[in-house]
Amino acid sequence: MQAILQCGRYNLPLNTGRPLVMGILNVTPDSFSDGGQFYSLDLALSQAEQMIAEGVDIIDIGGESSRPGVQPVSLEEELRRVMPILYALRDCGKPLSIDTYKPQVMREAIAAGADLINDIKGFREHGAVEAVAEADCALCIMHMQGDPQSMQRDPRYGDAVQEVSGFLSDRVKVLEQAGVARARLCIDPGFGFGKTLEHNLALLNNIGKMQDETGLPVLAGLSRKSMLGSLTGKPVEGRLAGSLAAALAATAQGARILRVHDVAETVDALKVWTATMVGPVGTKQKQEEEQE
Ligand code: PT1
Repeated sequence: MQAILQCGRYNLPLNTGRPLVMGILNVTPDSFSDGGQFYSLDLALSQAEQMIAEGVDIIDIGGESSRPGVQPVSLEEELRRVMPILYALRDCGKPLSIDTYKPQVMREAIAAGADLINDIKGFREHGAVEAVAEADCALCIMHMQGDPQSMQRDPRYGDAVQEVSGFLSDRVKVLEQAGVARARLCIDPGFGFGKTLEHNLALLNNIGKMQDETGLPVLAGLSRKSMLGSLTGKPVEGRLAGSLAAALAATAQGARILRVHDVAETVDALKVWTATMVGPVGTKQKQEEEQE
């Protein structure tokens, strides 16, 4: 595994024994036409400030929800939501990620200084590979079966782990052929994106294998997802404990980046985890460091 993720203005260490924490910054639609834009910008900025105080490593800005069943937003609306935040946070001292699958948003975000492009469609939209190839930002390639509107209707796989790994490897090849350095890449099985609980659990239990086979860092997004609701019976606002347990399960598998809503709680859980860790994560990463 590479020691560093090349992430725009930043080189992020991957083998510290503790995964990086990516904090989710959702840009909510304006509730009022008058002054509403300033209100939501203010809210997003104070949320970012709080995440930074809590120890976030990467801030992931998203202008379109990809929760199951949600309708897409237009290019213009997504840019209106995301770009002011990106400009306002540019000098906050933390790498900025943009959660988008739209090539035009990628281009504008990169021009404005985005450090990472996080694409739930794995750079499959027409023009997406070209939009990011020449830049120096990191890329997160995620797997999704279907699209957010319909993906949870009837997800099916022969072998979910095989198919997701195969898809991710194919996208890695395409990006590398377009000139993207491997040091810019991370991969993501896409928890909850066209997967049953069984598929999600199989993928979670194979993060380590996926990472070993590709040699690329895995990013895991499990925070507050419905798979945790299925396991605990809790609604989305009652899933903090489940989210922390899932984050640690992914950490035990060696995941290098965790995408989370609850930064302070996750950072605490990881501090305790790494301090007490004598098992495969710490051992494995130490061995890799010694080899470097
Ligand atoms: C993710 C992710 C993401 N998740 C990356 N980006 C979302 N790289 C947005 C549910 O089942 O995992 N990795 N960007 C949010 N999407 C979902 C999907 C939210 C499913 C909730 C569910 O509840």
